[in-house]
Amino acid sequence: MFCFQCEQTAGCSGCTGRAGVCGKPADVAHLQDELTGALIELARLSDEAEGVSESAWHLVIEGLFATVTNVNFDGDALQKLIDLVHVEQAEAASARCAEGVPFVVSDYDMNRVWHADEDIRSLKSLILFGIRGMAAYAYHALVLGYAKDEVNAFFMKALRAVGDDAAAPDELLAVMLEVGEKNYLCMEMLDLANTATYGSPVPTEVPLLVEKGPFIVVSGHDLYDLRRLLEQTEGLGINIYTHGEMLPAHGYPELKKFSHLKGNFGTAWQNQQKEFAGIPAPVLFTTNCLMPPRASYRDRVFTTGAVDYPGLVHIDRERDFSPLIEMALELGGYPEDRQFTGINGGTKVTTGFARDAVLSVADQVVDAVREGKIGHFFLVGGCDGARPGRNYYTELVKQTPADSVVLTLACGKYRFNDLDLGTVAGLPRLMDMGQCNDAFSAVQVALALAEAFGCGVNELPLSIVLSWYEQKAVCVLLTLLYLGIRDIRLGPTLPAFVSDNVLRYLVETYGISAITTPENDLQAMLQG
Ligand code: SF4
Ligand code: SF3
Repeated sequence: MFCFQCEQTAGCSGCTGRAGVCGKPADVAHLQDELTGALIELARLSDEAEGVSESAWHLVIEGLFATVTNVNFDGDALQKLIDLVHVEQAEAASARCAEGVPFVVSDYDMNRVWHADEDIRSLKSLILFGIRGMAAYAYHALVLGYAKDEVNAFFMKALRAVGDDAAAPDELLAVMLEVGEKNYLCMEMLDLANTATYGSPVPTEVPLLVEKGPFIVVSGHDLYDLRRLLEQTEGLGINIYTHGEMLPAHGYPELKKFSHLKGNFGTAWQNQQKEFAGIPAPVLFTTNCLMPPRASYRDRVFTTGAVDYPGLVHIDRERDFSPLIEMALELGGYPEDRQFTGINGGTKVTTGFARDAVLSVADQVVDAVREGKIGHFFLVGGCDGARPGRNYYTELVKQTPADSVVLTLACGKYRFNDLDLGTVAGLPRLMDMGQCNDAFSAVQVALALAEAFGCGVNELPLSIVLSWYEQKAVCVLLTLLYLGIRDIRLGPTLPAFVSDNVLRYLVETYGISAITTPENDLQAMLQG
């Protein structure tokens, strides 16, 4: 196997051998390559002029999402997807070929990408991993009934570029930047889908206390799954706790109205094997990041949507959560309330500072900056992960000056979201804007502030420090570059799939740099 798509890749260069660091076995990695190759062939067969058929782009979104890190470890589920892509290929081919000419399956061989010239491999990887992340966002929008032709057509274009053996670096670079552009549209669509369905998030305090009695823990990004679970558990005496990227759900009016949505359980996703071991409750995974469950709790883990793991119960498209409900009632939860803490010992966190909430106090923010009460904004966002070195983000946030505001999003915030940073100019110093896709919210706030000050985003007293782990971070980073945002700091390590030449281009064009130490970086950022 060969896979180097995430930050924890073996030796910072690539997972090979019998399994990846994430636990993905070699046969599953091969099937993910086969699925990607089949999608590339489907994209080639789909006629650009005729437009992409609905069933084809549904499958493309689902197939790409299934290959995101920590999503699908199930060979049988991946084989089913490959078979479906082949059916779709045959249909696309029959629309093009003369009658009676048999269709022969010939999927693109991904080894041609993995063994290509270093820069070509790098650019194709940025495109492929970017659209994998983007597919996850498109999937969440789609379950709420939102889709965009422009986004769907681009998945096909990008897949064709990955499978184009003759593509020149310049052509690939253009497609790579277009990933950023189309992902912006995709995040905008998901923002609309979420806010139109569940309302605009409002600042909300979330306890880390688990009340006595039956409960269910729900992890991942899919708000639709949470909503269905809340509906199906209403009045049953079962409480619901978010985990990981589901935390921002507490801010949405149409979700927080369920009184049995109680709080958040657990710290960072990579602590799940320890934290799930003893809980008397089932856990539902709606997206990444699922780790191979240990025997001590594997019978209590359920998957749904694009997530799959061999031997675990998968809740199908109808989202009938009865097996979890029965298990929650049977296990009964804790006999007494149990107080948990974040990694810094805090007993509560806050969320819900999405664009509307922040922009509703825009005047206050602008005045505070003009009066010198707020000196700097930091956007510290992105993924968490297991590698040491991520304490950088905790230390950085702890050391930010008292006259600064720290905006955060995605799951990296578990490093510091239980810290009490106090207030500045009557505003909380730490504001959680939501999930990784809510980078859209952060961009809206930055654009609005730039407009209020009559300058560009790069002239604002704003520093962006990102942490990356999986492929959604790739598409979000490409979106920030597409928007012309400069001087982003990236860590904890730079991606293995960025070649020296591509890195040089990113440094020279966008001023991207690797994180160093919290002290050095803070000093540099505050000096502007
Ligand atoms: Fe390795 Fe990451 Fe690929 Fe898993 S997803 S096999 S850890 S590079
Ligand atoms: Fe986290 Fe797995 Fe990336 Fe949505 S949930 S950010 S790592």
